[in-house]
Amino acid sequence: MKHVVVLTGAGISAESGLGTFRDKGGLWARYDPMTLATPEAFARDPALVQAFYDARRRNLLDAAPNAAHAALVRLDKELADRGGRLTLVTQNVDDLHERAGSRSVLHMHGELLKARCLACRAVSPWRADITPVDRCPVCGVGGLRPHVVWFGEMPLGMDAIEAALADADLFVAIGTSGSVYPAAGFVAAARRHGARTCELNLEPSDTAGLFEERHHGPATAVVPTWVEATLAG
Ligand code: BJW
Repeated sequence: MKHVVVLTGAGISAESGLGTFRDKGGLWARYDPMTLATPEAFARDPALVQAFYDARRRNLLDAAPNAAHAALVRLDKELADRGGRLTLVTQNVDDLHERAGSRSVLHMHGELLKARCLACRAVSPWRADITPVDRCPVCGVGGLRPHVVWFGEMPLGMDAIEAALADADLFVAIGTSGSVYPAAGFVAAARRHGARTCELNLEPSDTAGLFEERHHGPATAVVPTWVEATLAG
């Protein structure tokens, strides 16, 4: 196996205590995403949007990576030792892959522990609440917004992701419902380019039928088992 591309979603961090979006009791079951996760919502009511992300940032700082994050670190190291490579793309705004030890993570929907300047667009590390008096550490002028990608905004790193999908031997989606584009289209793109495809999720996702191989169950069980089998095979 030369090049494995892994896409993760909220399900991989669920057992670390971070909420998913579309499960029963998930964030979008309790809150309307159109009032919290669009540029229009932020323009209309910045305090409401900041409070939502402040609460999630505090929750993230109390969370820890789990066995599924750790298994992907092992996969990365073992592939590298054998002359292969892992491209890890995440839709998650948490930093649990990095805290588990992943060296290079493409955060296509941004990062909760960073803030973006509304004036100069510089992105800075940010672990505290974002308040109206906070100023950009780079230009000292602008106010700040969470460095996350809202509906209607362009996901980050798409050129690198598309290049990885075109080069992949195996594409694996972990803990994602397959309901948000462009990420939901990655399995079809990987297949078009000749990659094998595998889904690891609690239950069949919206795009489950597009994957050749599927394993369903909690990420902390299914991901380490799959990594073990992949490295043995
Ligand atoms: C477990 C588990 C356990 C649970 N173990 N598994 C109509 C058609 C097509 C597209 C569109 C359309 N109308 C609008 C669009 C575009 C829109 C879109 O896709 N909308 C859909 C809702 C229809 N997309 C966009 O706007 C994107 N931008 C865009 O398209 O730009 C134009 C473009 C054009 C061409 C190329 C490229 C771009 C931007 C999307 C931004 C998404 N933002 C959010 C919020 C980020 C900040 C934040 O965190 O608040 O990103 S929304 C939310 O959804 C978040 C997630 O990253 C994303 C995906 O969710 P995810 O990770 O899949 O979570 P869930 O909850 O949905 O699923 C969890 C899964 O885990 C479930 O299946 C569970 O079963 C499983 N699970 N416990 C294993 N223990």
